[in-house]
Amino acid sequence: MRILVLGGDGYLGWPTALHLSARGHDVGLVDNFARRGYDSELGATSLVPIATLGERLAAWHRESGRLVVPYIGDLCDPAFTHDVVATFAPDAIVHFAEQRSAPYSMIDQAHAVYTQTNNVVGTLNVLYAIAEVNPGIHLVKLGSMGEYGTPDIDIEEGWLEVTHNGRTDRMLYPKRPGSFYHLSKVHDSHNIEFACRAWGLAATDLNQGIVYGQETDETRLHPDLATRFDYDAVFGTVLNRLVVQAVSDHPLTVYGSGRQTRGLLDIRDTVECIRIACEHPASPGEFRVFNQFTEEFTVRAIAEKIRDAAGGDVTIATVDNPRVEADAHYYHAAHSGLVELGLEPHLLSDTLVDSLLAIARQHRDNADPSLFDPSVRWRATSSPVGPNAVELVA
Ligand code: NAD
Ligand code: USQ
Repeated sequence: MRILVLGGDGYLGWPTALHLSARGHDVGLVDNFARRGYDSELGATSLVPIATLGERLAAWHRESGRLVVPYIGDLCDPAFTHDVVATFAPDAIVHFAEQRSAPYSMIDQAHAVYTQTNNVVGTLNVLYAIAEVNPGIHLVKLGSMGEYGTPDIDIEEGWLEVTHNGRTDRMLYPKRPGSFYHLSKVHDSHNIEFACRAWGLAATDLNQGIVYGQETDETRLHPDLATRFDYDAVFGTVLNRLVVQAVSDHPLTVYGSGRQTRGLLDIRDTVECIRIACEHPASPGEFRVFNQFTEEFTVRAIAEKIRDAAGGDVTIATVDNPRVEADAHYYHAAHSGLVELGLEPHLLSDTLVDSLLAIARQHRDNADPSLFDPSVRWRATSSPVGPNAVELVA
């Protein structure tokens, strides 16, 4: 297949592009380097050094003999997006290219507006490009388990059969997300479902849980193929962050009681889920939803596993929760669709010591401890420009 990976320079997009290329697909990638720009803005860097996109592509060509074709530009530019889709002529488009940090979206009004504009407008431009160039292109879009929030009923895969006043209908599952970032994903999901209904597009919305890990079969072939390892309080996700804290003798930053439950998955399962979704496309007019995670843990359970695996004197801190989120709640989410299509999950117990902790130890001198503690709060103060503006300017 010809597969275009949007956001192909990012944490997940880069290893996905390599995985699809290694499986014999012809891969193109799109990126505007916004993610590298957030690093400069926030004074943060990946724990594991990452090569430039040019160096990455050259290394992949050397290692595999295969070419991945880069297109540099912004999906919010409709002409660029249309031209890339028309030029590359993909069978499938995998769309990772969004601002993906909940804390970043909650910094202040400007960051909330940027996040929703970048994500919603970029996705709309992709939908229009597909409709105009070739409505047969299968869109594989990265959504988020956080779109659902933590309802007091079972979470289904995207759709819910509702009986109301004696009548029954199949409806999009009601969403109650916890940040302006997660809300951008909800807006995307609605726009994509409408495009499937109105124009007959075929789309798969992957409501992915929190990803951990940094290595795939392809990225470990050469240091220039490495993907990012974020551990800072804005872009680092919980498991990766706590692993770096554990090897840096920093108390593990569990927010609130730590009883928040989340679905998680290994980065090797992310790339494999994308391959499976591409090779088993949705039908024309179908808005297909999979919940993409393999195991559920509370945040405190994650911290305890890391403490026990790391050994030594690792302690678990209780940090005032900077977010507004339920920390004791019901959580039961369906996630059978991808397994039925052949996914064989990796488990955290297989990865934690040999891969994650080993990588974190190898690079621990790169960790900046000033990036461990949370820097963005959800709750508005009396400040007209948002709760975090003063801290960030300082
Ligand atoms: P990332 O920030 O590392 O990668 C996103 C890439 O998209 C970056 O390289 C960025 O420069 C690019 N990009 C952003 N806006 C763009 C635009 N307008 N035009 C062109 N390129 C643009 O993020 P990631 O962790 O790789 O996540 C990828 C996707 O997966 C996101 O949509 C995210 O919401 C979703 N997701 C991530 C996780 C996770 O744990 N990392 C979990 C669930 C879902
Ligand atoms: N948390 C801590 N301590 C920390 C960091 C986080 O206790 O040091 C807690 C948070 O309060 C939250 C949970 O861990 O309850 C998850 O936080 P996170 O930052 O790991 O994940 P989240 O903000 O939900 O976002 C990440 C990705 C996002 C993706 C999402 C999947 O950044 O792109 O959409 O995971 S999901 O969580 O399923 O929505």
